[in-house]
Formats: sequence, C-alpha cells, structure tokens
Amino acid sequence: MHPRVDAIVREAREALAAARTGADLEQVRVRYLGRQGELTRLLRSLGSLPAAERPLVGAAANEAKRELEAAVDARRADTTAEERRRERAGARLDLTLPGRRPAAGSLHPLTRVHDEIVSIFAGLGFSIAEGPEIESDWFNFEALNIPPEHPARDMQDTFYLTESLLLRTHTSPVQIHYMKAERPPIRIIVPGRVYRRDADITHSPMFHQVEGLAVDRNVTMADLKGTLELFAREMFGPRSKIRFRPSFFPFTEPSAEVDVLCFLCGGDGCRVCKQSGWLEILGSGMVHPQVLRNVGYDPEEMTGWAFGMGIERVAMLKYGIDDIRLFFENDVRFLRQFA
Ligand code: 2NL
Repeated sequence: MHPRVDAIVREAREALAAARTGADLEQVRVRYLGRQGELTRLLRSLGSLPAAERPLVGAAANEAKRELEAAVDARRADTTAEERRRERAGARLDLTLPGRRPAAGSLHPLTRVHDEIVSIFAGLGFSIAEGPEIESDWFNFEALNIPPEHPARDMQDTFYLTESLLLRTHTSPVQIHYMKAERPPIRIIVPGRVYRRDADITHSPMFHQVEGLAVDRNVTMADLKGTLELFAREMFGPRSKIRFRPSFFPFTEPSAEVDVLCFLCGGDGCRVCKQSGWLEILGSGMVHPQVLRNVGYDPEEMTGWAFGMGIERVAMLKYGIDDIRLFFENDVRFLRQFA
C-alpha cells in the first residue's frame, strides 16, 4: 500500500474504534469517506501525481475506500446496540407502582332484562324461537285475526317496505311460523326487535318484545295465571303478586292485562306506580280460535295461551328510567350505572 493511504486508513480505524454513538460514527464517515473526506480528496488529486505513481496510488485508495466503508457498516451495528443498552440502563422501572386497572365493560340494561326473562322461561321448559324482522302482511296481521281496517295496519302505525312487506310490529309472526312448522305440545319464548311508527319518551320506533306461547290439549287460563305468577316471583321477588284485568286483543279471547304488585313500595303507592300499588307489565290471553284455525289446528282439539311484554318497559320500571331514548344513545355515563 501507499504510505499516505496507509496513514489515512490507520487514522480512520482508530477513530472508528473510538466512536460511541451513531452520531460519532457519522462524523468519522464524513471525515474520511464524505465528499470532502480525506480519501475522496486523495482520489481527486491523482492527476497532480507523476504519471508512473497514479495507477498504484489510485488502486490503493480505492481498495482503502471499500475497506473503510465495510468497517463503518460493521461498527454501526455495534453502536446502535450499545446506545439501546445505555437507554435501558437509564430508564429505571418502578416495580412498586400499582398496576393499570383494565377497562371492564358491562351488559346493556336491555340485554340484562332480556337474558333474565328468557332464562326464567327456559327454566320452566320453554324453547327459544326467533324469526325474521321483515314479514308479510299475512304473518304479521292476517293470521293473527287483525282485521283489514284495524288501526295497527295503517301507514301511520306500521313501517311498510312494499305493499305487502313490512317491519314486524310484534314477534307474534314467529309463533305463527312455529305453529305451522311444528305440532303441539308447544311451549316457546320469543324475544326480538319490533318496529312501530311512534316516538316519545316512552315509545321508540324500534323496541324489544318477549312473547310466550303454549299450545296443547287441555291448556287453560289457569295454566297461564300459574305460569305468569311463577315468572313474576322470579323476576320481581318472592313476595310478588299478580292480578288480571279484562282487556282486548284481536288474537286472544278472553284477553287480560297483567299487573304486578309494585316492587318499589310493596303496594302502598309511590311515584313509579302512580299511587295505584300496581304496575302493568304484560298483555295476555287464550289464543283466539280463528288464529288456531289459521295455522291448521282444530280449536275443538287444541287450546293455547299467549302473552307479550316490552323489554324496555320492564327495564324502565326495574331501574327507574323515565326516558326510553336513554337505552339507544349509548352514553357511557348512563351505561356505566349498570356495571
Ligand atoms: C302486549 C300484548 C300480547 C300476544 C301478545 C299472541 C301471539 C299469538 C297468538 C295469540 Cl301467535 N297471541 N301474542 C297475546 C296477547 C298479548 O301482547 O301488550 N305486548 C307488549
């Protein structure tokens, strides 16, 4: 090698060995290999050397350049590893700090009430049945003995998709499908979303219903009362009482509205039960003979009862919620209260 090239390589190697950080290394690289670096300058000045020396010095300088480039790359890996080690040693961990509490979610109040209602009836031997939210006029109205001029059929009250397709206004069409597909004995609980054109603090255009249906030979209103009394005791506490008030639905005869003794005041009268001591929780009745005929059953052979309740209504009573819209706004300040 050429003595001048030799000297540059030796110097550069010493500087490389002394570099502690990526920045030190870069300085060395620029100093020897950069545009104004010592080797670069030497290569550029070859022209001023005697012609005989040029090839030798040029070859030596090029060789030295490759060698130093490889040496810089090799040192770069070392310095980054060293810098990381120094950073880690500097940042002390405080192992006595309390852990971060994981953010835990909770079930939506409607999910809780839904699960509670469904599991009570599942415990009594009822099967869970579900069905489509888009229905035909026949399954939602006609089969249920709701006459053509009934107000529920009005455009004002029902979301129609076409002339004969609509968003179901109750879960009853699921029971119609079920009765047509199966034979008694039938005991089903039917939860689901339903749709009505109505919106204020107690009505939402989409809400949730749970309906129940039992059909067999010799099913009576006494079975209905007994079943609902058991339900009320599990849902609202062992001291619950229920009472039946006569009512009307096109799909049941006779029909009854069912009240439960106010679980807040025990019947003394309070704000929630509006001083009456009772809370209306569901509608029910014996399946109308025409509904049984519509699904191909002989009402002289089979009888049945059915009931329906709104999940939002039960949840509002249970948790003292006065505006149905709170269920659908998903405000975490509301939802956190049910954790
Ligand atoms: C209410 C009242 C009710 C039914 C729903 C029903 C279903 C079939 C046959 C007969 Cl397939 N009835 N369902 C019966 C009585 C009342 O719901 O106030 N719901 C919120």
